[in-house]
This record gives sequence, C-alpha cells and structure tokens, in this order.
Amino acid sequence: MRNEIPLEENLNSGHLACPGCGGSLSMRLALKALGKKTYLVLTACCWSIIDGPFPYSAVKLPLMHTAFETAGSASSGVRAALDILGKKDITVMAWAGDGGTFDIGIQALSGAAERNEDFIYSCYDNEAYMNTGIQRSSGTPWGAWTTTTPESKGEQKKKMMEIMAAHRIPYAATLSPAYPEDFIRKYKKAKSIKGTKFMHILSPCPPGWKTSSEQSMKLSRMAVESGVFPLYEVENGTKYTLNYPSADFKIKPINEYVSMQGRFRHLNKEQIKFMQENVTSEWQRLLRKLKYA
Ligand SMILES: Cc1ncc(C[n+]2csc(CCOP(=O)(O)OP(=O)(O)O)c2C)c(N)n1
Ligand code: SF4
Repeated sequence: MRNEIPLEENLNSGHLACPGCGGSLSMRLALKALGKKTYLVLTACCWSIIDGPFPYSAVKLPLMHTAFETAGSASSGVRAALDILGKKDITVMAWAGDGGTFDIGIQALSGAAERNEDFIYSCYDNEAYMNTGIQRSSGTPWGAWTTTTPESKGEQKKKMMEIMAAHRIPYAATLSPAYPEDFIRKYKKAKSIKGTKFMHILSPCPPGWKTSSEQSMKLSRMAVESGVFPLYEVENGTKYTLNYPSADFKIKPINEYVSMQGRFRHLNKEQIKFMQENVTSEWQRLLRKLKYA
C-alpha cells in the first residue's frame, strides 16, 4: 500500500503537549496536509500552551494567538487582510477546542459560516475544557465525570456537525488521528474548496479522559468502530458521505471504549446500556441520512 502521509513536518518536536495528546498529533497531520502556505489562528485552549511561550513556537508557520471566543471573526479578518495584500494562495486555519467552538466561539463561527468566509475551521474535540482543569463543555458526552460534573454529566453532547451542516457550508467533516490517510485527504480537500470548511476532530486527552498515554490511538479507533464518532463528510449541508466504518459494518459495542476510561468508571450497567442505545440510534439516523439526503 502506498503511504499517502506527506513527509513534510511543520510542527517541531519538543512542544508542550502531554504524552498521548490527540490534539498535538492532529495538528501535526493537519499541517502536513496544508503545507507551508498556511496561517494559523489559535484561540485560548491547550494549544496556546502546547505552542510554547514567546518567542518560542512549536509551529513552523505564522500563527496568531487570539481571544477564546473569536476564532470565527479573527480568521475572517486575517483572510480579508491577506486578500487585500494579494496573498490569496495562503490558507487560513482557525484552531480551537470544543469549549472554544461548541460554547464560547459558536456565535463568531456561525456568523463567519453564514457569510461563507474562506477559511478552514478546525475543532479538536477533547470533550471538555482541559486547559483550565477538566470542566464540562457542551461537547462532553452524557455520563462523563469532569470537575464540574463530579457525579456524572446529565446532558447529551451537542450535535456540532449538524449545526454546521445546517449553515450549508461547502464542506464539513469528522476526522480522527487514528486514520491518518483519511485525515490528510480531508484537509487537502478542504484546502481545495473555497468558503467555510469545518473539521471536527475527536482528540483523546489522557489526563481528562483518565486514560494512559499509550491508549490514545486505540481509543480513537474504538470511537470510530463503535459508532461513537463515525467518520463522514457533509457537502453543502446535504450530500453525506460515510468513510469509516462502512454502512454494512456491524458497529462494535461501546463497553470496552467506555471501560478503558476513568471518566466513565462510576457508570453502572444500566447507564452504559443507555449510552449504547443513544450511540446505536444516532448511527441509524446517520445511515438514514446517507440514504435519503
Ligand atoms: C473569555 C475567556 N474566558 C475564559 C478563559 C479561560 N480559558 C482559557 S483556555 C480555557 C479552556 C479551553 O477549553 P477548550 O476550548 O475545550 O480547549 P482545551 O483546553 O480543551 O484544549 C478557558 C476556560 C479565557 N481565556 N477567556
Ligand atoms: S490536557 Fe489533554 S488536550 Fe491538553 S495537552 Fe494534555 S492531553 Fe492534550
């Protein structure tokens, strides 16, 4: 099989992520796909730390740190400035966590998407506000322990892909660092499309998920194979394409995925059954959309 992963590295070694951080591997893959002509807009999140203190930067590309809630508006401004300078060949990529996307940045992101601003928005979703000590976000799954849901989170995860698809942006996709070829292909595709592109990346976080570092890739794969985080694309809000698992794949039970993570340790059999029912019904909904959209 031909290796489709570019050798080019735009992320230095020696960055400040925890071992096993899905967010750092995801950035590495995204920058391999996008190449040198990329301008990064980074909101407050773990990546503000991972990148390192000024004058150091883990990223070999121009990068602007901006306020937590502004990825959508700041990226729109950077795009406009580059266009005025005639630098239309530079890709602008916003990079934010689930807290910065699902919650605090959603207004600026929705505004930019409605205007169909020409940039790639990447949300690396570690399912909580990790940088400030594991607080729940609207991307945290039902049942998860966080410091602000010490019993168990009682609300379901927000369906961010559906919200973005409802804006009818040209491209939205789910990605996993455990599927690097699919990951690279999607970023290259996003780069080739004009308008707003939304990339939703499930990014394991060992301290926040209470897992060991070496389990991150296994967990990423299990999230996909169990249907917790299927990999798919939505074009113009209507055309759905499923990548992994395939529609005829019998999704694996979530038990192993859940039991490997300390954040779900308190759940009893009934609660895991409830989670399973939700995952199964969401998977079936996705299959119906594929068929009828
Ligand atoms: C307006 C504002 N409120 C709060 C903060 C503090 N803060 C910085 S990072 C962060 C958490 C970010 O969470 P998320 O976007 O999920 O990224 P992660 O830390 O998980 O990588 C918070 C609350 C801030 N910088 N600005
Ligand atoms: S806390 Fe989680 S998201 Fe943040 S650097 Fe560590 S592993 Fe990555």
